[in-house]
Amino acid sequence: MKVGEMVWWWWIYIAVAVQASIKGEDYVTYDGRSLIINGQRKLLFSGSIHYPRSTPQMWSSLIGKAKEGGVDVIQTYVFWNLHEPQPGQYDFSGRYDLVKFIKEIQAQGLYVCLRIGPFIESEWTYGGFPFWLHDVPGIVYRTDNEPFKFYMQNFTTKIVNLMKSEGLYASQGGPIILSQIENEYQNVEAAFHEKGPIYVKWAAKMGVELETGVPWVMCKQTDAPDPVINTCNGMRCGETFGGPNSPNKPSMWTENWTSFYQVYGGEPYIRSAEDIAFHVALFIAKKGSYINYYMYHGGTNFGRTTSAYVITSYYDQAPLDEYGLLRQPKWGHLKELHIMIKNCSTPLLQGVQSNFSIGPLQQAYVFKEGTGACVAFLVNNDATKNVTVQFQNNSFELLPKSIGILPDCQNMVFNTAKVTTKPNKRITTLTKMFNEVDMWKEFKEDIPNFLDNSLRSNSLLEHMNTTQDKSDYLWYTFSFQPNSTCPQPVLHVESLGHVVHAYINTIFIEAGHGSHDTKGFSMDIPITLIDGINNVSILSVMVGLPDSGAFLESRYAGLTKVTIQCSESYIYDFTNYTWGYQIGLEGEKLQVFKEQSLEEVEWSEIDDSTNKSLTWYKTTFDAPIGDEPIALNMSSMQKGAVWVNEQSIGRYWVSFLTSKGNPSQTLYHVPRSFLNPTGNLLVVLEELNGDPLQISLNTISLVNVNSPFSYHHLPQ
Ligand SMILES: *[C@@H]1O[C@H](CO)[C@@H](O)[C@H](O)[C@H]1NC(C)=O
Ligand SMILES: *[C@@H]1O[C@H](CO)[C@@H](O)[C@H](O)[C@H]1NC(C)=O
Ligand SMILES: *[C@@H]1O[C@H](CO)[C@@H](O)[C@H](O)[C@H]1NC(C)=O
Ligand SMILES: *[C@@H]1O[C@H](CO)[C@@H](O)[C@H](O)[C@H]1NC(C)=O
Ligand SMILES: *[C@@H]1O[C@H](CO)[C@@H](O)[C@H](O)[C@H]1NC(C)=O
Ligand SMILES: *[C@@H]1O[C@H](CO)[C@@H](O)[C@H](O)[C@H]1NC(C)=O
Ligand SMILES: *[C@@H]1O[C@H](CO)[C@@H](O)[C@H](O)[C@H]1NC(C)=O
Ligand SMILES: *[C@@H]1O[C@H](CO)[C@@H](O)[C@H](O)[C@H]1NC(C)=O
Ligand SMILES: *[C@@H]1O[C@H](CO)[C@@H](O)[C@H](O)[C@H]1NC(C)=O
Ligand SMILES: *[C@@H]1O[C@H](CO)[C@@H](O)[C@H](O)[C@H]1NC(C)=O
Ligand SMILES: *[C@@H]1O[C@H](CO)[C@@H](O)[C@H](O)[C@H]1NC(C)=O
Ligand SMILES: CC(=O)N[C@H]1CO[C@H](CO)[C@@H](O)[C@@H]1O
Repeated sequence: MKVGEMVWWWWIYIAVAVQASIKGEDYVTYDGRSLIINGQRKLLFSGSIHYPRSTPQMWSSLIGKAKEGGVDVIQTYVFWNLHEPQPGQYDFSGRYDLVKFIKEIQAQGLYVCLRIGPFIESEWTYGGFPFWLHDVPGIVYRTDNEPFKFYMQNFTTKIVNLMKSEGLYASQGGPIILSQIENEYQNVEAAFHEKGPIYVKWAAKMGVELETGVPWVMCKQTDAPDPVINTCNGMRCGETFGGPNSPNKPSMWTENWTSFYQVYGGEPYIRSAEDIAFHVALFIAKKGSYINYYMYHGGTNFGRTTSAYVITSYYDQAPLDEYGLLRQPKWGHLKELHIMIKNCSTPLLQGVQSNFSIGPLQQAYVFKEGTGACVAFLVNNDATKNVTVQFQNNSFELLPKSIGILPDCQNMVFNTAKVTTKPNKRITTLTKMFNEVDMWKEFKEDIPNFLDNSLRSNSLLEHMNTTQDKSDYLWYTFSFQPNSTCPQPVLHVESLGHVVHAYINTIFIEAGHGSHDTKGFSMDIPITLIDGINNVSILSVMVGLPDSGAFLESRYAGLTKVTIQCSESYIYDFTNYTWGYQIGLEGEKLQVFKEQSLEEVEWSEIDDSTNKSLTWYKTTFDAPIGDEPIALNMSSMQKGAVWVNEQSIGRYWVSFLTSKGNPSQTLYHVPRSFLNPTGNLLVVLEELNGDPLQISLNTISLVNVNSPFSYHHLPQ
């Protein structure tokens, strides 16, 4: 072929390719075995990394470590309430830069699974819904409801069009090979009766009609309509998944939980590398061809983004920890498993699978190709003992609850329970204490009284509807004068969440809270009343909005009943009394965590008064030298929030102890990119009685557990 001809052919090729991409033709399809990309069946490992739970400066390294760990696909949700804070107003800047995140994945040669939802749950405030949806007249979320469907379609279309305009679908030469519509809908479907299945069909059709050129999935949705693929979420999909709902759909696992999210009052959920590897291998043995780790990197719930009672650190036990450091042996063991399985992909994707028993609790899964290639998985479900099994005239010893992999059906080269990766350990190195009184300045919030509040109602208002989620805080206030003697008054407060701080005549008297599993709580507090008019001020605090379940639009939080009992028979009921309300705190309104608004209030020296509550503290610090991740140790504080250079690093709640008596989280990640070399502004809002003098700044590093000497080689 002459050069001229080659150029000509090249142009024809480009023209055909462009045409195919415009029509979005079949670049990604599937059959009963797997996804088919560019004509080839694919066995894919995927890992969830959520862009707003880290910083753009971390993305490249996180994606690189996922790739090195044998991950082919990065899966992320799309976070509607970040992107559309007001109807029709969009934000894709900074941590919200979805396009930049996807292009970074593409630059490293990985694929993307884009879970648009737009309901995402994800332990994310309001399940990802913008709060303004709450006030759309007649709206009922996630069902056959016109207002809801309008906004869901509007946002889904916005995202699909954004991806198309950037050429990001695989059908356009981009990295996105899959999209998700809705999310674990089957959990709530029955609550909507006959409207549930109608909505599922509508959502599937709406997605498909957007013509992305790549398949859609619905996770935990056995009745996902064609051509949408139903997929499994869970910890043990090899055991629990009923399989695809059609023989021409592949078996896919969209959430294999590497750990579990943690709530205040809860201990971390540690899932061993062996257990994850067992279930991944079992899923592959049962003809699974796509597995996603939820999460591969969890990260940080900055600001007010967690859902109710969920801690700020997210899936810290994932293969990459909150800071993006390798968690060993998990990361390494899964990497080895990926290499082993990838090496067998041809027989796994093309071969004929058979299974048979090799013992009372043991099975073999064998994949054979016409070429003679053969791979076997020998499963021991006995969790108590080693067993020796016979397979093709050879004997093999299997560890308890393990799967042996034989890439040639002869030699067992891998066992899921045999971990050869060395474990590591994370250590914190103290770089600065904030332990001198003159390092800090404080500003105390005024406790508002009924007469200070212009917002009035003759009933107890629902918390979320009143704050419109502009703040965690809502003051409920009233004043009253007892009509007769009330010698031993008891204040009784009932709330449906999440936290209450009660004050009488501006003196703090008691705090109470519910929990993730039991939102409602009540308090009975003996109080002292003065002669004359008394001011009662009750601060209701939310720790994230709910993120799951049906009828999210009609959830209730805040106070439901308030009484003062003077005697057995003499009770003042204030439930339908005249209440004053204040939305948010003064310091929030003035944004005292911002450099330019610091002067709005009077800061003073820290005092030791016992009337100590609702206090803002500020100080400055220099960044620790080096590039190790940084965390604030907040163990001496109780409950509140922290800002560094105006960026919220999240809520803290150290005083909510687990059943073992530990705080759920004491270390709070401060991304390096939030810092300047010197003079960084640290602002802390403490609701209760924390001691800022014990807050410290630390760097985080890893040591190999098997080499004690490494402790001595740590950089300072
Ligand atoms: C989405 O709704 C906005 C108004 O909120 C409208 O301007 C826009 O055209 C709609 N977009 C689509 C794709 O429907
Ligand atoms: C083979 O697999 C099928 C489907 O999972 C199962 O029903 C059957 O019990 C298995 N047979 C053996 C011998 O394990
Ligand atoms: C199983 O065998 C391994 C060696 O292959 C041994 O280290 C281990 O203790 C055995 N476990 C049990 C439960 O017998
Ligand atoms: C196992 O041994 C039997 C008898 O020696 C023989 O017939 C059979 O082919 C062998 N099977 C394999 C897979 O080697
Ligand atoms: C890859 O598989 C082949 C058989 O298909 C086997 O001979 C080889 O040992 C395997 N490599 C690794 C690293 O397991
Ligand atoms: C207690 O502190 C709060 C906050 O600074 C203040 O509003 C209130 O007046 C103080 N009350 C007393 C009795 O000192
Ligand atoms: C929410 O507040 C508005 C007034 O701001 C009120 O009209 C509406 O009834 C409230 N809705 C609920 C569910 O409380
Ligand atoms: C006290 O009595 C007056 C008149 O009987 C009544 O209007 C008022 O609501 C009572 N106060 C309280 C706190 O019950
Ligand atoms: C109650 O609040 C009012 C209005 O702020 C104030 O004038 C009054 O002194 C307060 N009473 C007490 C006992 O603090
Ligand atoms: C408060 O008012 C509501 C609505 O009028 C009524 O249903 C409820 O019984 C009243 N509660 C009390 C304690 O009076
Ligand atoms: C955090 O600081 C406290 C002292 O306030 C200390 O006891 C604790 O060990 C520190 N935690 C870590 C992880 O360094
Ligand atoms: C679908 C599924 O496998 N769910 C499981 C997830 O993990 C938890 C905790 O181990 C189990 O209770 C669920 O059954």
